[in-house]
Amino acid sequence: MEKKVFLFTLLFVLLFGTFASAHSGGTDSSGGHNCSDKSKAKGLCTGYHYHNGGGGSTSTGGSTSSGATIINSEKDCTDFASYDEVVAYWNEKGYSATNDPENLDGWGNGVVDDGIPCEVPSGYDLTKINNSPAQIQHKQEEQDLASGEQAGYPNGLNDGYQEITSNNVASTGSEAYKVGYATGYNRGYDEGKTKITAEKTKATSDGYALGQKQDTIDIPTSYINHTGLKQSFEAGFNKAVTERVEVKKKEYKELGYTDGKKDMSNAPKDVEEAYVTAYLEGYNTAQEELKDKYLKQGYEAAFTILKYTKPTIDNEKFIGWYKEGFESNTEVKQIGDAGLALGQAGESYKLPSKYKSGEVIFKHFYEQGLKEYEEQQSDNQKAAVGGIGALAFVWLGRRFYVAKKMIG
Ligand SMILES: [Ca+2]
Ligand SMILES: [Ca+2]
Repeated sequence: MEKKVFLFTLLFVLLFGTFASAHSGGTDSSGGHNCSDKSKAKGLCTGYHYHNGGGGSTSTGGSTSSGATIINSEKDCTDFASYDEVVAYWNEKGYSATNDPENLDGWGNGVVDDGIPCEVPSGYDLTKINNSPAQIQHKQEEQDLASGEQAGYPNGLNDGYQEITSNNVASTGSEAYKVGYATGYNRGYDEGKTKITAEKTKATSDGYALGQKQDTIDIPTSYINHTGLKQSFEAGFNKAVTERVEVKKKEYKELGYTDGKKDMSNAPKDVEEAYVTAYLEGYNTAQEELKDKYLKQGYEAAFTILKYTKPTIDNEKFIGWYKEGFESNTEVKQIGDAGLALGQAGESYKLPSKYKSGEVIFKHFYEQGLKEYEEQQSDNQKAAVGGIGALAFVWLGRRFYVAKKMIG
């Protein structure tokens, strides 16, 4: 049993001894040593250095009257397993270039250095190190950024709301302040724009509602001092008024159309000019339609009757249009000429399809032409035969033909 306890104690002592010297790799008689490759890789040291604030002197190290060494609480760079641990310790203690009692910054030389403890690995974020120039600058930038943003926001908000052209450039301050100003300004500008857009929508609908009720505009005080709001209200109002006017104009136009069809003009009185105009527009449209109708009737009639006959219409104006249409038909002249020519040539009767609508005319003139042809033939015969008797014979023959034609 005693043997086992002894072995355990020995093992413990050996292990403890290993732990105690693991971080420093052992020191020489001066209490210092060269930086190991491992420590160099970690960035903990570079060359020969001392531990426990050493440097050969024992004045800083605590000792008892018996000479037993007490583990010194003062740290050296090699006491840390990583640079993050160095920084954590440095920050916890609140050290700086001028407050460096453990000589972590000044490499044990006790001098004021750069505020960066031990050997910083390249690329390390120096802003993590409290009181380092990088952190001080970083904090200043953050502060400038924040104050810039704070200053830019209300200006942007106002400009966005007032619908002024966006200008997010700060004329003074650091670069960080300017960046912050632009950020704050843009945020404010967007908010202001959103706010005024919503208010303008409301102003438009308010104006529209008033315009539906009355013709006189009355802009609320809440809208009158903002150009955009005022214009929105006016636009809504005018839209409603225009819509009402359009509806009324349409009614007057329809009324005019009805009257125009009846050929009874009864234009409204004591109404706005626009409504009278609308009425007349409708009236004239109806009259134009009637005119077209009677002109066409007259024109068509010209194909079916040889001579104009007054139609049975109880309106002199309409009769006038009818007659105008009748007389405007020049096609019948062509048809008549074609029929006459066919007859004069002594050809047999044949109505060309293009003259179908004017068959009456064509036939009439054909017969006239044929009569002329036959008379011509007769004259020729008479000239050839000579004498009164032959002439009388032909004349009788002609009479016979005409009589027969009339019966037929
Ligand atoms: Ca030290
Ligand atoms: Ca330093």
